[in-house]
Amino acid sequence: MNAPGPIVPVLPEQRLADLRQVERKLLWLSAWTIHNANHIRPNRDGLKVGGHQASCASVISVMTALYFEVLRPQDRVAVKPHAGPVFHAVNLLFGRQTAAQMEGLRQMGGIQSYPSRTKDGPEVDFSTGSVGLGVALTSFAALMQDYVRLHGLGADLPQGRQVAIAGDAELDEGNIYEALLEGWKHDVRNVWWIIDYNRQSLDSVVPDRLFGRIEGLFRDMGWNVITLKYGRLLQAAFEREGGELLRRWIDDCPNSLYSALTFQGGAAWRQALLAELGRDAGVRAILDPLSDDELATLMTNLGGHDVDYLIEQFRLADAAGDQPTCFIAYTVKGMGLPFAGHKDNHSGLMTRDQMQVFRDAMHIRPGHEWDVAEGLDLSPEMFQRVIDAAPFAAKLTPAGRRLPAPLVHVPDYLPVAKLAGRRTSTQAGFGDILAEIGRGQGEHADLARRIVTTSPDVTVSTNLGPWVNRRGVFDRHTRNDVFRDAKLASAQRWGMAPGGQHIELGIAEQNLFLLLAAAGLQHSLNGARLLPIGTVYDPFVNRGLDALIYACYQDARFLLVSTPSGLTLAPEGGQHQSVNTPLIGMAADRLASFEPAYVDELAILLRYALVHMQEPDGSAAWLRLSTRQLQQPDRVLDPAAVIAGAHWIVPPGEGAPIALAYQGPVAPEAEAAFAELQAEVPDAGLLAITSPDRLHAGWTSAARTRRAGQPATAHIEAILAPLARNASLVTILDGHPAAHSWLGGVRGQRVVPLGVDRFGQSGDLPDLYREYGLDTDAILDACAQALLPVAAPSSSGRGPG
Ligand SMILES: Cc1ncc(C[n+]2csc(CCOP(=O)(O)OP(=O)(O)O)c2C)c(N)n1
Ligand SMILES: [Mg+2]
Repeated sequence: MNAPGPIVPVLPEQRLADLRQVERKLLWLSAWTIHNANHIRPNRDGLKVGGHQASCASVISVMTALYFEVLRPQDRVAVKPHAGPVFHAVNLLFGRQTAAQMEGLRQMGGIQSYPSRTKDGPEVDFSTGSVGLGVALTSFAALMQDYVRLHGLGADLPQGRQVAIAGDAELDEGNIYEALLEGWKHDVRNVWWIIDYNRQSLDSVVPDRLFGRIEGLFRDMGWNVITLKYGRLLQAAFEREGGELLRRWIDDCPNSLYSALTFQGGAAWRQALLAELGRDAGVRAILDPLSDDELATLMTNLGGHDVDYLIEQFRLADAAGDQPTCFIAYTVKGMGLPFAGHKDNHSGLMTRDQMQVFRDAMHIRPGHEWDVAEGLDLSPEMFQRVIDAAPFAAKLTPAGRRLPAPLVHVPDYLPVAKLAGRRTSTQAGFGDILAEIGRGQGEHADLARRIVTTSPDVTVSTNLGPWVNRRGVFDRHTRNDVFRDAKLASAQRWGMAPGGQHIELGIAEQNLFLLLAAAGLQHSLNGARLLPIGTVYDPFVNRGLDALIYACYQDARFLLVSTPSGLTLAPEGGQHQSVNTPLIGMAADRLASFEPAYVDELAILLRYALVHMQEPDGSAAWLRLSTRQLQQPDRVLDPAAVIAGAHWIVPPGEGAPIALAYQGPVAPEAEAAFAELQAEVPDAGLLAITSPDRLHAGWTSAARTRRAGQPATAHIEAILAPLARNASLVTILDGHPAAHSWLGGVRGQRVVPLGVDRFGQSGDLPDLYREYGLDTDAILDACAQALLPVAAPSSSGRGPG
């Protein structure tokens, strides 16, 4: 047995005492914020407000150590969702949050349940809420930080670290491992993931064996892993006679028993320990002098609750360099609160009685709950000095944490070849336009510099290849293209270099959207306005959907190009033919979605997207494209109508009884049917829909304006105005027909919506269009049906057949 070695704190005694006051304050404020929202604020609807006092409590020391000693202003943090109140309490101490906002937790206008970039203001670096995504996002933020710096873009700031404070159950999310693999490929650095290892998830206690595996996984991916298991008190106990026995007992103690004993307290600890180790004199000498409370304090002195030890380890990792580092910080969920360790505490709230006891212990007088220095051993002035001493107290820039970034000029016209009369597809058109921009000539030079493309292993098949050949693949290290060096013929020239502008990803669509999220926030995070473009097969948008919505929720700005789409992937069959994506485009907020049929529309929409991505009230954009080659028309378009979502190819006569409306590459079938329809109904109209999403958004927005007493006409209202009131619409979409069926609601018109509402199958286009009712005959049948008088519902209540 070693002689007991002194365990020396790294912090001066006074600073350590001061930080313990900060911990105390954060524990109080987070618990009180949730208590106030649930038990004190009037409740109008009887719904439980909620909040996670236990999740907050377990991460208090970690956040104290980080925010008040370790983080620098240039560091960016994703805070685990359920620690939102701690995060806001931290900001209250820094004077960057108000008590009024915190009183409004989970109320409209108050702080959100989980940190939100758009709703909670500029202190939030990354929104969190859908577990796992915020953690993984930091890895892509690190990659993008390197990208921006290596391209000489952005503000002149010190290199930051991307930090995730993660819940341990977040590591069950598969997207974490996808991100780890991708991060390894890109040799990411300056990422820290600090795992609040309280061994509890929502439902239960996390299995013991899991983290042994997880540690190995991190190491295999090139990460440094630092396990912070025991705090200084336990470390000192282990140094004593009998200490090794005690350590082994704790190491072998199942998570569930440890949690139960923590909840039960000192007497239960003593009973359990003495039952197994009571015959050892050394152990007795450690345990016997301690009161029950002191014993409970010792046994819950885990690494994640020892602020001095945490700071020491963070500093050591900082000094070691930029290797990605995972800290596994052992904690007790609910530490310091009455339900500490109880497996059911995830959504547990302190009762009023428990809060009274807690309040007394914290020395908080009624009416002073939000006073920052209330109940502390420091005067307000002294406490302010403690806070001001934190490196993070300095502002990142005089303007704060959101950086300004100048706009990128988008020329009035994108370089498009003359295509009239030629056959090509929107996907080919997209690749060609991007490749032309990629020449970087003339007024497109700056635009070309700001575009960064990415794709999850479908770069070539989505037609990004020519752009990549011109602009190169990004890598922190220069890596030659072996095929090219060996003079082997290949259409793809893929040398990698720090100046490259394409980021090649493996086939993991969530990674695509997380990368787009990180890239699409660079204007704000690093002052570098990028124009990120990501390509993916349309059906596999679904594979990354949560991450896509997450990216939009943060208001990241990017362009998604999904191609090919729908039945036009004909031979590929049902797993590749997308059906629901037009509806996703309509339903996703902060994502303006379009589907052009011809390249002239595409050119207008692509330009618009590059502008819209930069507008303060703009958004991300989405182009659904196809590989179906269509003969390109020779015409002059009204860009405003194409952008607003629909334009007449053949305007209807005044009071016309029918119009045909198509979207995307079913245009030829619609045009052929229309030619026949016109023979019967000469004043019928043919409408090209480029965006049901924009049409619908415009319609609801006009209705809102009118409700507010202002006049407004939506684009779709103006478009449909020439038709007779009782005119019918036949709509055609290679996608779910519900994207159009709402059009009948605009003026109370009858709609016969054609589209795909069953899984697809292999075939060629004529067969598939016939099978799914999109061919010219089906369209004409629908027109005939649309022109029939509307049958009155039968007495059985069934509608017209
Ligand atoms: C994608 C997703 N699935 C489910 C949830 C619901 N949920 C919220 S918290 C949680 C468990 C969190 O456990 P952990 O990450 O360990 O957090 P802590 O113990 O620190 O509260 C779950 C399943 C969620 N927020 N996101
Ligand atoms: Mg947990």
